[in-house]
Amino acid sequence: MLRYVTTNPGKVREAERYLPDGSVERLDFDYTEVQAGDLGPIAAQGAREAYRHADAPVLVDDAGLFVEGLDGFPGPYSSYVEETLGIERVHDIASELDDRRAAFRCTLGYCDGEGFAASPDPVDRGDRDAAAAAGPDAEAGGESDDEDGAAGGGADPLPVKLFEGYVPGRIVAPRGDGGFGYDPIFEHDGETFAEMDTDRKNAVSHRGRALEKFAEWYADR
Ligand code: ITT
Ligand code: NA
Repeated sequence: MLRYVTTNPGKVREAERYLPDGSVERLDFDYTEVQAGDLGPIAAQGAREAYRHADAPVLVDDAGLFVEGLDGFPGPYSSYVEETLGIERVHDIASELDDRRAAFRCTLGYCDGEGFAASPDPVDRGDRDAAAAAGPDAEAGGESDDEDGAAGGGADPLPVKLFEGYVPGRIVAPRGDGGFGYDPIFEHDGETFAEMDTDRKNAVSHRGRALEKFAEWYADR
């Protein structure tokens, strides 16, 4: 049984559509979010910690909102910023900017305590990162599926497989009452994520893209 690890019920509602019925259970576990400039190391370390806690295969989901005009802030700090400032004030700050473009990113980290067969694409990243991923490090990364080096915490031998999803949009005044988190202030294609139902959000979202990649890999691993 796979554990989908999150304290956030909104994520579970979205993820359910991608994960085979009866084969997944939610694990309400708050793993340590290591300090990092990007989501990969957080998801990788979180997956290891959750695996050791659960002693069963786990999938962790780390996400964030990256505002272009703020150089990607709040990014990996999105949860802290939502709790402290709140989304209305994030919108207020963004409304002062010329560039209100933003993106949601989601990184899923899978760990089952075993290695993964070497593949030509060991880290399955979002489209926008494809060019960066094709660099020398990615080429050499055949035996390791994660981004441990960037976490700065020393090598942890437990392999983690990462899946990334990305969606572009812009920050707008809050609209809609669906979804969760920053959804009311994130507009994509003329609608905020809070104005979309779950299926519509999944069809375009960062989480939907990452889950689609995961589900495909998981089905024929
Ligand atoms: P877990 O870590 O327990 O899964 P969390 O809500 O803290 O729950 P994240 O750290 O991944 O999850 O989320 C960072 C912030 O981004 C947090 O404030 C979320 O509400 C928000 N967030 C994540 N995914 C989102 C989405 O699809 N739409 C809107 N906000 C989202
Ligand atoms: Na979190």
